[in-house]
Amino acid sequence: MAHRWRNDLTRADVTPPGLWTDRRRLLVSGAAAAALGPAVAIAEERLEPNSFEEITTYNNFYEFGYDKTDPVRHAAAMVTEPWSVRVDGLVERPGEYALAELLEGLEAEERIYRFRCVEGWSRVVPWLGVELADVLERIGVRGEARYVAFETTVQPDAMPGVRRGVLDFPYVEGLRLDEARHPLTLLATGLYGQPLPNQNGAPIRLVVPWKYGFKSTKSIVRITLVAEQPPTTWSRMAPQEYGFYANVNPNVDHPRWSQATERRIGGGLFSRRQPTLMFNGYESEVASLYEGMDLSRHY
Ligand SMILES: Nc1nc2c(c(=O)[nH]1)N[C@H]1C(S)=C(S)[C@@H](COP(=O)(O)O)O[C@H]1N2
Ligand SMILES: [Mo]
Repeated sequence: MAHRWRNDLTRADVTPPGLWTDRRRLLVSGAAAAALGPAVAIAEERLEPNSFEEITTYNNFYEFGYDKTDPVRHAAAMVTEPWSVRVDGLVERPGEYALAELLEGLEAEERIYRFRCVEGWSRVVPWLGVELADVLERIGVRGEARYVAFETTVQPDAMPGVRRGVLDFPYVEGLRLDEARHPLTLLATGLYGQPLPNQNGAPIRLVVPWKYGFKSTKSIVRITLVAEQPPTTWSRMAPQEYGFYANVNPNVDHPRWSQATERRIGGGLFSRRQPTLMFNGYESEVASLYEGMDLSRHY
């Protein structure tokens, strides 16, 4: 399941033929789950991934516009090669890293995660990625660092939403350092065993499965280690609606709608909403990060 990172991974490189469905069947078996690693071990339910089509045609990527179909319609124009990531702030080895250099020698793994948007829809995605922790190790985090800030590319020629200024770009996000180092936190480079489609944040994006989707910054061009909590796009836009932590929590409603349930994409027009899980189902893995914190106050 683990592979050296390459630019041209295909599904066959990641999951031996036949194992794809077998693995899903194994999700219910505890012993097998433990042997197969975290993505499988955490699942108490069968995580049936959404289709490639469902994951790549209904997206939020405001650089391309507000509408869920804007990203798939416009994102092909985004230039993703060559790609480099500026690494700066409180790090031992700052610099402009070519993507291949940043990921060289790291194992890309498949992780099947729930994904919950703050708007109330959700899906299950078979990501391909590396742990952010390994990249942080590579760049060398200095002792004073407490947070990691992420920044998305800005390509006005390719991005109608940027030209119209629908948000204050570049899109910026951040994590506390312990959240960033958590083994569930990925820098994803693909899905369904293929390189990320542009609309999903090619060539590299964050995936933080226990937080609302807006934390998962797409098409990252800058990673900065900082001492203070960094500003984030949505909390700057509407601080009363979107907090820095944004942990999925069915007991804390958004000011304008309930977060108790979610609509699983692809379920059909008349499908019932399903209950939203605390920390999106990853409570046993991540709750300890927030010990002593009043979760109802950190939306
Ligand atoms: N740069 C950037 N990253 C972004 C967004 C965005 O508009 N711009 N939208 C966020 C939101 S609200 C969600 S739900 C997810 C959607 O990711 P997906 O389209 O791959 O499902 O991306 C997040 N990352
Ligand atoms: Mo979202």
